[in-house]
Amino acid sequence: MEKNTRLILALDVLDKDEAIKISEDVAEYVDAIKIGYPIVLACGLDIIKDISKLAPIIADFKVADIPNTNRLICEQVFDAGADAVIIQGFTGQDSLKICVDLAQERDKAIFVVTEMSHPGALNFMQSIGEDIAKMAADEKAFGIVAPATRPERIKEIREIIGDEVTIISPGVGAQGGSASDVIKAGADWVIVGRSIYNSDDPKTSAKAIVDEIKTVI
Ligand code: OMP
Repeated sequence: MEKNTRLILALDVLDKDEAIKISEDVAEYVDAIKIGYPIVLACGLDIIKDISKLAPIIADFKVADIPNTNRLICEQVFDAGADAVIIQGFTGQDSLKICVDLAQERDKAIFVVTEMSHPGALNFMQSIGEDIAKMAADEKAFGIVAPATRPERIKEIREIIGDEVTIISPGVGAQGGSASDVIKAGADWVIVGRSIYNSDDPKTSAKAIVDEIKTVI
């Protein structure tokens, strides 16, 4: 994934035509488009191929199973045309390793969720986020997912993982995070959904975020 605009669109819309229209509108301002359960359940897995004509695809299935099942899921997702898969880290080293090995075989990428961006992540996830980040770095995952709602955590996690592992960070806009703050804190990309796809003019909204990011890099 090329680090140009440093923006990833979270395409959590349910209508195929709308999804394609928004993706076409913002393509020049995004480095990747994240496809997750909402759009795949609504439109089918083929939506990955449709959108992949416009940008690299990160498949956000937050895979969280035993190693064999994780591998089967990632195989299907890569076969469907995704360039990267998001998996949960809390299932442990063996479940992560099998995904990273597969991604390396196929020249694809794995992102590992450390701690999530919503308030409920403080109940359980935050207390293991640093261990997950260290595991992701040890296993040479391409990147981790860390919260834009807590830029101070991005800073701490960056210190743990060093510069080899990338950070993609959701929680900008609708969840209260700031794109420039999270890039300053050490994230490589911000992930933005509602502030772009729910706006009257997704293209202008995407451009505004990219312009804001440019002021701090
Ligand atoms: P907006 O809040 O609409 O900008 O969307 C954020 C996107 O990032 C959604 O697709 C979420 O599912 C996803 N996300 C989070 O919001 N928080 C996380 O901790 C992790 C993710 C993710 O893995 O992408």
